[in-house]
Amino acid sequence: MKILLGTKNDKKIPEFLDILAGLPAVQWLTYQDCPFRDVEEDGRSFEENALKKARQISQETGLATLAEDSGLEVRALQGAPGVRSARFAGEKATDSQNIQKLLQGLKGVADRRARFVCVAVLRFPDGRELISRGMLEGKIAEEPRGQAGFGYDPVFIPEGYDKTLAELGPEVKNHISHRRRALEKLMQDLL
Ligand code: ITT
Repeated sequence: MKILLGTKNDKKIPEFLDILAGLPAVQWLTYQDCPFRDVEEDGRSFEENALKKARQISQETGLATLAEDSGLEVRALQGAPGVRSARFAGEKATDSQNIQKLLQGLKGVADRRARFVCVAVLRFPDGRELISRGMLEGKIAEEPRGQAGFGYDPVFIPEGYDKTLAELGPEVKNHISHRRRALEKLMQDLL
């Protein structure tokens, strides 16, 4: 079976492929194999955006498509940046600009609890859809630490650890992440 990964985020793709490596019956395609148009992410929830990505890309390509929408929810910021995580500091913001804005907003704030959320959707050309949500609880560090990963990884300390995801690296991250949890559930439903 062929399934297209409905993302153009080059940092997400290796995480997807690592997490999904145990499924030899599936051949994973990326936008390099089968290009598709950008999807406007204008939904108010991770679910809305993930469904929109999977539907638009599978309709355009005629392929079964696995897409996800993900982001960071910070308790003291009432769930922000949420669905706006990629664009928190502006439309073309870099990861480090987003992190700076986040740390600024949490200056002097004692409650640093946060969670990563990932909603994954697998859509087939016949319209059948599977959807699942995965979360990773943790807290926001006082300053960025570590080089691995992407996005907010340098400031996110998962529950039960004292290092950031960027310090822990891909082996630990892909074992516990919101993306792993969402994709694992989805694949259980598929098989
Ligand atoms: P696609 O829509 O093409 O998949 P994107 O980068 O636009 O790529 P999202 O809309 O899902 O992806 O935005 C996800 C943002 O949330 C991402 O840019 C990070 O800022 C943050 N994020 C999500 N998962 C993350 C992770 O595992 N580690 C760190 N930050 C993450």
